[in-house]
Amino acid sequence: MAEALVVIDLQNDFCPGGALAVAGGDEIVPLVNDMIRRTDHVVLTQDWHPAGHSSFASSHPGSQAYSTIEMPYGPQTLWPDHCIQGSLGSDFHSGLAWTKAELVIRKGFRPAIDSYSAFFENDHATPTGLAGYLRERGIDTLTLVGLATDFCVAFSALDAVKLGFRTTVRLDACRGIDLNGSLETMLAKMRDAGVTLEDHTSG
Ligand code: VGL
Ligand code: ZN
Repeated sequence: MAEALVVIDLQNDFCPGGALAVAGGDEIVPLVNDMIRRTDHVVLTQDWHPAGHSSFASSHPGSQAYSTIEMPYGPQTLWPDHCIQGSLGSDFHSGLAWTKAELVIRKGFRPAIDSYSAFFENDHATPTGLAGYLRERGIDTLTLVGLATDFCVAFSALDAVKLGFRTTVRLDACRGIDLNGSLETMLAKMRDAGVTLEDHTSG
């Protein structure tokens, strides 16, 4: 069986200067590029929202960004407008060595539902197709890197183990948002679920 590197949402809007900037988001680019070079199969995800997406605070008059609302599929954090389809913010970081990627999986394109995970939308039921793609290609082992540790990376990793993939998150190649303790919460959830958490930072 084979292994793939899954690079989550390494896009301008999640890097410093972007609409939903993750602190140090751009720092991981050189390391991610090294990992891309050393891995046979590379998959990228791209957060890809239509304008007026339901996860944007601006779509809910009176609501603040980073607050939580109840959606038909459960609680949803509201975000600043970000990763609008075709915008500069939705582009991959210009330093990312993305050309080797064999698949780009876009998510969050349905107006009424957000999608953190690379595998399922936030209803935990609507698949993106990634699991079928990986299985058909005989890929059973995944390493996840990217942004943000406590949202799209963690949701993807939790779904990956649930789906039976051997799953490692390289924390030194991720950066988190950390909203109300979400980083500790999601690290614990991943550990408990059987995700291997590795940090190769030296010193
Ligand atoms: C993400 C919030 C909203 C992520 C995407 O990539 O972690 N976070 N959309
Ligand atoms: Zn998003």
